[in-house]
Amino acid sequence: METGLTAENRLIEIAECSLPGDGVTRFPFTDEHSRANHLIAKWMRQAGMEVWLDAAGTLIGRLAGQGARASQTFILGSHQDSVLNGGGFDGIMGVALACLAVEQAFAEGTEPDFSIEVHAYADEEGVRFPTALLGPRALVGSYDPQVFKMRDNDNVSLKDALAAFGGKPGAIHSLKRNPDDTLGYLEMHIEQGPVLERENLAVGVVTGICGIERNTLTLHGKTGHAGTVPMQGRRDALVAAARIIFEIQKEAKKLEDLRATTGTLSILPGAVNQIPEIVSFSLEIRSPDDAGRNGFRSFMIDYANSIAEEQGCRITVEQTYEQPAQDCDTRFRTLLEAASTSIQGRSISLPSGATHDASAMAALCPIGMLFVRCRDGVSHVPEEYASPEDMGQAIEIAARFLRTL
Ligand code: HGY
Ligand code: MN
Ligand code: MN
Repeated sequence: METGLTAENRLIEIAECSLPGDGVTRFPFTDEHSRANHLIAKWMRQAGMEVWLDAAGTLIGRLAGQGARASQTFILGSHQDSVLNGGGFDGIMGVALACLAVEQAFAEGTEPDFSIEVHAYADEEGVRFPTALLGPRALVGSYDPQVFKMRDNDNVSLKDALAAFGGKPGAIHSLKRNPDDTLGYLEMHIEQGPVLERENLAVGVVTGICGIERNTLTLHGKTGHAGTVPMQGRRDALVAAARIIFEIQKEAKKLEDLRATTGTLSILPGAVNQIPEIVSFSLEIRSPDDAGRNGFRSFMIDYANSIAEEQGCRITVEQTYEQPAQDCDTRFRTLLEAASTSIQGRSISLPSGATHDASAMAALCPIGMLFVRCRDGVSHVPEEYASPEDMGQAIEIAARFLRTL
C-alpha cells in the first residue's frame, strides 16, 4: 500500500505540469513536458537509474544488469503526454508505477542479472501533431521521417519542436535497438474501461491491443451567398460530409468489435451566410481484426466517393496514422497471470480497445500489459482515477513478474 501512496503523491505533483484549465493538458515538447521530465528523472534516480533524454525526446532511466544477461535489456514504460483536459493517470501512471516496481523488485540490493530501463515516451496521444509513437517507433526503426514536417495549430513543425526541446531529429535513426538485446516490454496502464470495476479486481492482464488508423477526408465544393444561390445545383461540402459521417456510424454499428469515430471537423469559409466550400474531418477506425478494419475503410471510401459525386464535390482521403493490432506475449501473460493470482487470489485477462506505446514496441520485442482498475470506466477526462491500493497491487505484481523473468 505504501508504494501505492507514493505513486498517488507523485501523480498529484506531476499533474501540475499542465496548461491551465480542467484536468491535465500536457503536450509533447512543451514547457509542461519539460517540467514533467524533471520530476520523472527524480523518480528514475530514486530507483537507482542513470537518466538521459534520447534523440526522439524519450526520457530513459537505466539500471545496468550485474549478471550473465547484463547486455540484454527489459524495458518498462508508457507515455508522459495527455489529451486536452485529460486525466492524471492515462500514460503517466505507467511511468510512475514502472519506477516503483523496479525499486521494489530489486530493493534488497539484489540487482537484476539483466539490465532494466524505464521509458517516458513524449507523444502517444497524437493530439499536438497528427502522428504519434515517435519514441517507440524510433527504437523499432519504424518511424517515418515525413512526420517531422507535420505542424501543430501554431504552425510549429514537429522537427523544430523536438529540436528546441533537446531532441535530435537528425540522430533518430541511430536509436534503433537490436531485438536480440531486448528481452521485452511491460506497460502498466489505467484500463480506460469498466471491466475490472465490474469484476471487482484491481489489476488485469491484457491479451492484445486493437489496431488503429486515422484518415483525413476533405470535401471540396463551391461557396456562394446563402441567400441568393438556389438550393438546386449547390455543391455544399458540409452536406456531403454530413452524409458520409452519418453512414460511418450506421455501418460501424453493424460490426461488433469495430469502432469508428469522427472527432474533428473544420469548415471553410465557416460563415453563417456562406455555403461551405472546404470541409475536412477525421475518420478513426479501430478493431482487433486488421482485415475487418481494412474492409470497413474500403467500404467507407467507396461510399464517400459516391456521395461526393452526387453532391458535385471533389474528395481527397489521406491516411495520417496506422498501427496494426498486436497480441501480448503468451509467456509474459502466463507470468503476469501467476503473479496476479499470487497477490490478488485470481487473475482475469482482457483486450485493449485503446492503443498504447506497447502497440509499437511489439515490433521490437515481446510485450506484456497490465491494466489497473479505472473508476467508472472513464478516461480522457479530468475525473479519470485509479486508487493507491490498486496501484500498489500493480506495482507488487510487476515487481514479482520482473523477479521471475
Ligand atoms: O487513442 C488511444 O487509444 C490512446 O489513448 N492514445
Ligand atoms: Mn494511454
Ligand atoms: Mn490516451
